[in-house]
Amino acid sequence: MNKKSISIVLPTYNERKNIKKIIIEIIKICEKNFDFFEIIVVDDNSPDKTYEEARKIKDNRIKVFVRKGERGLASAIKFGIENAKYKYVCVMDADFQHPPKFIPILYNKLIENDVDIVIASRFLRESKIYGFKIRKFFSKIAIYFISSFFPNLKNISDPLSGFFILNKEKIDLKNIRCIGFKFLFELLSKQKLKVIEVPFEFEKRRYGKSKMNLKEIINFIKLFFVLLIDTKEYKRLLKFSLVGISGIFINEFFLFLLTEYFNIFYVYSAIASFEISILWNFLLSEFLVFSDLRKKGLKNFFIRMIKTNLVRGVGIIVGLVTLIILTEIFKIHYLISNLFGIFAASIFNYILTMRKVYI
Ligand SMILES: Nc1nc2c(ncn2[C@@H]2O[C@H](COP(=O)(O)OP(=O)(O)OP(=O)(O)O)[C@@H](O)[C@H]2O)c(=O)[nH]1
Ligand SMILES: [Mg+2]
Repeated sequence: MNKKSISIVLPTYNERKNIKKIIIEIIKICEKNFDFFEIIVVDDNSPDKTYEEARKIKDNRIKVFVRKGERGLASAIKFGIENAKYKYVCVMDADFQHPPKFIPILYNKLIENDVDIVIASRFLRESKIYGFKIRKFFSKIAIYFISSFFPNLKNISDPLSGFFILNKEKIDLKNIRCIGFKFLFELLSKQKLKVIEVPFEFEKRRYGKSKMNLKEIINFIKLFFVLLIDTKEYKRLLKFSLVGISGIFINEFFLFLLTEYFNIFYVYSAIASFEISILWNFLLSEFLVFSDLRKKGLKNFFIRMIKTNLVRGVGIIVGLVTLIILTEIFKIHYLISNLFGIFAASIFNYILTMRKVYI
């Protein structure tokens, strides 16, 4: 039988009170479930000297790296994976939010299903989250939003998780830039990997303080834009916008044509030209924007056409509501409000088109 071996990466920054306890718990779990294991602590020269606490445990299966002059969770994770000696590498927080009892569960799933990565997800039906419900809410919104821009994230409930196991031989760390906290988000959006998720119980941080702060939220937004460029998904967005703008001209043209030359009442012409511009947008997007995501077959084509009409309907409502709120409540000039309305509707159209029509 194959021997079971695993490397465990623990990134730390000011986790003095947690580190020894979590290492001891991990050792207990690993001794029971694995033939060989190592624990890699990657500490960014914590002011509370977390690394000294870790080094107090005399065990040659524990390696403590202290990075001086570099800071950041994602880059600490990358560093840990690079320095792991075993093929299967589990990454987890050191504050007990990721209970060590799930390590063998993640490992077994990875082997049984022969996938590249198994994520411990906070957002599957059987998952449990103890602690801030508000964080859960914002994380869910963020996940919905980012998953609409990166097709690789399709069907992944928790691409922002910090608890996962991966097969080191299947991933390419070369182009991972490591901006801020979210290592997994970058890895998954850049590489097409075989992923499965398992539910877990996300506990409360046991000791010490969170390092999640405004700076990390800004880093997350920065990472989002950088990934749009790195994955070239920005091109899709740009093409979608250009097709949308062309639709405005088509709309105006048919409104003029039907009203002036066919003597149709302008409201009826407007309804007809709306539909014509939606179809125009749809056909152009099919070939220019979403050609790589389309499912084959005439039936699928018509289903997408109907869904696009519905999505555009929602877009129009979003645009109108924005226009009314900004004009009536914020007293902004209606022509300016309308620009914001068009912008909001376009973002909505894009997100819904990606999620409901193509991915
Ligand atoms: N090496 C290193 N580790 C970090 C850094 N920032 C955070 N960590 C570690 O990464 C893990 C996650 O950080 P947390 O502060 O717990 O972030 P969080 O889990 O999103 O926030 P809470 O839910 O409030 O705990 C912990 O083990 C931290 O010690 C860093 O800059 N460098
Ligand atoms: Mg934490």
